Amino acid sequence: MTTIGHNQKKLGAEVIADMLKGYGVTHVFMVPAVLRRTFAEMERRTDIARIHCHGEKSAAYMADGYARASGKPGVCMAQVIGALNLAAGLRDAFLAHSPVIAITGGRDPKTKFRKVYQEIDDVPAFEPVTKFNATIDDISRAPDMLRQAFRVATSGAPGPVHLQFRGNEGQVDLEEAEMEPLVEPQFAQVPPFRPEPQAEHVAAALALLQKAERPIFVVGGGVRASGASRELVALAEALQIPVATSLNGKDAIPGTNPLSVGVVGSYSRESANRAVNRADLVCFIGTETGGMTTHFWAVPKIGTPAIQIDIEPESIGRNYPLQASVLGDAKAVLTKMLAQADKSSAGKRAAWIKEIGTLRDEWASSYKAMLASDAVPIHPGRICGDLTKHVPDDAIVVVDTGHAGMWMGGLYDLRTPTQSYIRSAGHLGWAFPAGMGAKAACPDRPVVVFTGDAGFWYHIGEIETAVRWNLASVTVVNNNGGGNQSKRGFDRVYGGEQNNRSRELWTYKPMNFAKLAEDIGALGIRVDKPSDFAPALARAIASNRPAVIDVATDIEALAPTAVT
Ligand SMILES: Cc1ncc(C[n+]2csc(CCOP(=O)(O)OP(=O)(O)O)c2C)c(N)n1
Ligand SMILES: [Mg+2]
Repeated sequence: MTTIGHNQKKLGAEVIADMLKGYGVTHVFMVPAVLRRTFAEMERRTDIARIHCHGEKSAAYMADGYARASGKPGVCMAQVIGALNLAAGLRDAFLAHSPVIAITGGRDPKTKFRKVYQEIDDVPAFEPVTKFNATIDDISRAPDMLRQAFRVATSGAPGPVHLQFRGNEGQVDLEEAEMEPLVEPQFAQVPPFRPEPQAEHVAAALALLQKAERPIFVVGGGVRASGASRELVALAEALQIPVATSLNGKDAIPGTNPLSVGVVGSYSRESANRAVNRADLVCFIGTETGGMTTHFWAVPKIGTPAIQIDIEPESIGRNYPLQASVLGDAKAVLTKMLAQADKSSAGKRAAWIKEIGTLRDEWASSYKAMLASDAVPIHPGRICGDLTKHVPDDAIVVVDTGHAGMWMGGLYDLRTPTQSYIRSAGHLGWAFPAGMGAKAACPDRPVVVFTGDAGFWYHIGEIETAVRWNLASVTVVNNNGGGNQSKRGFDRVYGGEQNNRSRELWTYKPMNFAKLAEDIGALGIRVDKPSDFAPALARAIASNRPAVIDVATDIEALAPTAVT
């Protein structure tokens, strides 16, 4: 850390570049031209890779994937005309509590309100998708505002931040002022703090868990942000309490653990919804208990005895009346609980654990055929089954929304605690660029993306970026030639059966994405037969090149819907 007190005049661009380096930023994702001089200084003074993308929205998604894969803030940038494209891309980061720092160019007081070319007031558009939304009008404020950006992005429940630098391209970076590029490394990574819980709150929650005969944990992204998976699994095993997760918390426990019932809520697994609805006590940890995780508050039903553990006081009790609540970092709370746990209380849950085993077995036997399907065109369930078996032990799996979220949320299982899973919080098209960002952040880990074709089309131009920078993620496209999730909805409004014209609303021209990827310079593999998928995955991962596996799938296959 640089010491304060020896202030001397410094160029804004140098200070910004030095500070980003000081915070350990390795990649910045952007569309030019913004902070031009800062980018030149990055080249002179740092090793930061300046990833020049094909759109600001995908730049934001890349920064988001980088952040979720590594826990380090992801940085994206746009000039004034691209600012709202960047803001649009922050929606998913905001919903998923991902620490993204978005930097844009902005208005100059000398010229605003004079119909300056390309200019509007962008700041309000960042308000709903950020935790902190600020302007830097004087370059002397760059150091403290950057520190505040990293502080806010990583603290509490993490989330996006926006800094607008004066000048349509942020030319304020060309100015000098007395500045120190002071860095606070604590805020270079989530979590910067581990607030300890109050002892009496831990005791009360633990007493309720130990007394319960059919308790269950419902675990969200707060556990992954806290890095508390090991403590969670240890406590679950010590007390014999099953674990359901939100989509965002899916990698908190491997699906192979006999206490895991799967993802609960809307994009879910039957065993999870059934287990949560049979529980006599639900303990929420690091989840906002939102609509997706609770299937719009039907799983569990409001009124089910509940406990909540969270780092954000406003989240505790928002949707479910509670019998006990604990404020604190998930790892800190679970560590305390584990130390105080009375393991002898586990015996009374033998019948519950047996029932959980039955729910797991029932799910496995009803989906066995789908997961191993030999059908042609390929059933998407087969892709999930093969990914469960063949994704490497240290892989990061990145999943889009819509049917992709349903297929993978419900049917895919992590096998090891060293595998990671991140997913779109609802924005279609997120996964492919997010996978590139994840690969940038974690170059030594395999990154496997699962997306539908509609999702892939959004940012198809980024194949060129992946090739240019050798961001060697493997993207599996569930290519059914349409936005299949829309099928059920259009069946309904067309009175049960669609006509040929109604397909205009949700289908596309057939496309071979493997060929397209090859033309752009990536590895492209087309898979038409189910048995070809696993070898294609192995080949793509081994190639160490950006790869697209285009899987020709059945447009009639519909993902399982939630049970209540
Ligand atoms: C930005 C955005 N716009 C629209 C939607 C609504 N939506 C959800 S799924 C979907 C279609 C998905 O199609 P595809 O990616 O091909 O997957 P499939 O359902 O065919 O498996 C759409 C349009 C969305 N989630 N996000
Ligand atoms: Mg599709």
